[in-house]
Amino acid sequence: MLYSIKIRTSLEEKHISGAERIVSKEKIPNIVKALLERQKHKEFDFSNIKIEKISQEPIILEKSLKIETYEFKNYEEALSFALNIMSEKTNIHLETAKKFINLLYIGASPDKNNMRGAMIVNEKGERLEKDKFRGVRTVLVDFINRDRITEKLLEKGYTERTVDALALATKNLNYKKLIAEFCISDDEDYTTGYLAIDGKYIRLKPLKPYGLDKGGRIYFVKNDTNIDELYNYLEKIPVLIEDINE
Ligand code: PML
Repeated sequence: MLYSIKIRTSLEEKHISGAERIVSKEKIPNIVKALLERQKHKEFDFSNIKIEKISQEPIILEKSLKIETYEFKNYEEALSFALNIMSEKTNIHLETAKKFINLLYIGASPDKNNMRGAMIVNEKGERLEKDKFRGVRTVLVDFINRDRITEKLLEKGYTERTVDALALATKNLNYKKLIAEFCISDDEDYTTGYLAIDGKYIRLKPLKPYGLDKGGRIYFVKNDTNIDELYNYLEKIPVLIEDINE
């Protein structure tokens, strides 16, 4: 039997860190300890740990998306590289993709803050998330052997954030109607972002200016996507990934 452990931490209602692990029952105490350990040097005033038994059978994916990394002189160049890939590989007009992606740089929620989850945009350029403040959150995803995968990725020069984002993007793109994901971090110090598309996790350095505390994700989907089914897959179906695609 598997359990999901989620931790969310904030300061003055601003999200600081969050993580999810999917583990067997006997590992729960150690994992909770490790998650608390991660935030011991951070200033926070609220932290919530939720442990839930997973009732649904997980989907097992043999491999993650394949990682590629590209470096640029500035984020504008990286952004136009990403937009070109999107217009080559999808039916989404460059101007449409640009219009929505630009929102991430100024705060995509109606009050110009960051959304809590992702925006959903279809090929026609319609915004589909049910709540524009909240967006949709991909949860219930992990590597089967996270420690081994983390070690492997850190050895190759990637970061802890790559581990989480690669798992999340791999779950997202496993849903066939979800054709691309664009992401910039909302952490002002973390300028590496990515475009997940066509089996690849394309890291772009830098994809945002240093010091900008705006960020978020956009899931680009097919026009015939059933939005309730998409929410159900992203929020309710557990996905476990065996290995990275090398
Ligand atoms: C990377 O692979 O380095 C990019 C990770 C983006 C993480 C986004 C976030 O942590 O908010």
